Amino acid sequence: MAASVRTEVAKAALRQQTIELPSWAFGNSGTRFKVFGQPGVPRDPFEKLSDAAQVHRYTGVAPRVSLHIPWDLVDDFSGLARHAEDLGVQIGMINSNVFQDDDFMLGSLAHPDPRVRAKAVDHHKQCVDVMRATGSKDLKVWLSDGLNYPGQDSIRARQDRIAESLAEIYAALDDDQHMVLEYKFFEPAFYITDVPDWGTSLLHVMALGDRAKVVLDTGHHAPGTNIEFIVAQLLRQGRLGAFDFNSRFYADDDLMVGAADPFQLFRIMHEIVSAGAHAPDSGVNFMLDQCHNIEPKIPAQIRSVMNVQEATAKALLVDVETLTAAQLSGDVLGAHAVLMDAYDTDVRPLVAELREEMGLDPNPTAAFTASGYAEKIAAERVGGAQAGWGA
Ligand code: RM4
Ligand code: MN
Repeated sequence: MAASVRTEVAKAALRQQTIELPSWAFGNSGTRFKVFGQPGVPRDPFEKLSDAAQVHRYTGVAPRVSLHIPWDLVDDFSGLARHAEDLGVQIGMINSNVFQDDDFMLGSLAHPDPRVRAKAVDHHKQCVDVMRATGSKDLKVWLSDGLNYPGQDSIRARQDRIAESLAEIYAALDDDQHMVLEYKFFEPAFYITDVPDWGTSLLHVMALGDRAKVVLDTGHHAPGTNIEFIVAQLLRQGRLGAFDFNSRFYADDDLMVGAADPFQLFRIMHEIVSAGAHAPDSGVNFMLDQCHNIEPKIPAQIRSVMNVQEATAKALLVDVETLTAAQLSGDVLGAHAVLMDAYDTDVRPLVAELREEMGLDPNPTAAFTASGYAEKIAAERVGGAQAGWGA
């Protein structure tokens, strides 16, 4: 394929790719040391959606917003979905939260007490009701369940309890709804996390059925883990349901995706593109899961979307024919060079051109800054309590 044709093919694919935004990225967040407030931060889910819609307005590829329950509880979820629609966006995945209620100190779906497990299962059923009211098709489950000390509880009994609880939640889904199960290797539990890795998550979702898949949060692995290998394995099994994109330098840092290691993001997107999983019907949801503790939130989300888009663009520019020929003939350095050529390409002109073709400003950040929206919300949103993750 000629390079010019490849560019056009890349642009066509990029027009189709969508990136889902986390509602919580627009609220205040922080570390265990301090949560810094920022002027203009949303005070309710309606305002979060308004801010998220700005990201879509300037990037053109972020039309869905994921909610977190109970952080985003409202009385009228149909009204919230209509508000989203009026803003040109949709409600995406619904995240459950079984990590902030006092009852869940020793776990939720794995808790030794059947009463607490039932409470955690009921919370997920409430999330399914939110999905019905908002038109969301995906339930996202992340469990903080785990142990701090050897001997604290039975490792195997906890897996059995999780399997049983998940089966009950899965059975509560409608036929056109899906479940995704996220894993994380540590924190808040320090000795064992009950769903620590992709293997454990995969075993659980395979036991549930075809509508259950794995979520890969890029910040949830031990340092040095080869994430693109996991991506390749999950794709082979048809079980990669979603990404939670973010960057980490140390642990679960939740920094902007592509900030810490843009090359890793490219390698991940290369696996995705190689498998055709960037196509909208692939079933892989490209989500962001980030917290903007010190940087302004809307521009940070815009930057993150652009980072995913640029990594995808580079992956789409890989000269597949030459790469395959080099791989098959054992040309180690030749094959590597093909990949690096794509990675080293400056794709910023390509995505700027794409935006112009889509009727957007070629520079989303500058366009957002010029719009005066940040000043407007800072002036308007006075009084009330700013949204935050309340840790
Ligand atoms: C967890 C996990 C979940 C996210 C929460 C806020 O570490 O990544 O996806 O919902 O944080
Ligand atoms: Mn996550």
